[in-house]
Amino acid sequence: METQTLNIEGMSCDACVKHVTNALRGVSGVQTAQVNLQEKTAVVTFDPAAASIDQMMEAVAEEGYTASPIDLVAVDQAASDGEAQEKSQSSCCSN
Ligand SMILES: [Cu+2]
Repeated sequence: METQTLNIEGMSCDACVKHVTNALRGVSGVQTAQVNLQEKTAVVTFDPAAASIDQMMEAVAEEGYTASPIDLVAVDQAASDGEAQEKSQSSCCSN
């Protein structure tokens, strides 16, 4: 098993956390996914023979969020990246 931390953009409430968590857990080979709303991260434990980071990013994207491996993105950059965020992106929460 390997552990990978992903930076998740677009989450705004607990329902978002559930969507991202379910998306990640829905990827075959993923064992656990711990999503943190405040830190905008997801810590994923997975079998590298069965699951890839790309699959996780894709699954999260399908839910309307953006995931990126935190190792590849400088933390400072992630904090200041405004262009990747689109206001028109659908929100899961209408309340
Ligand atoms: Cu939400």
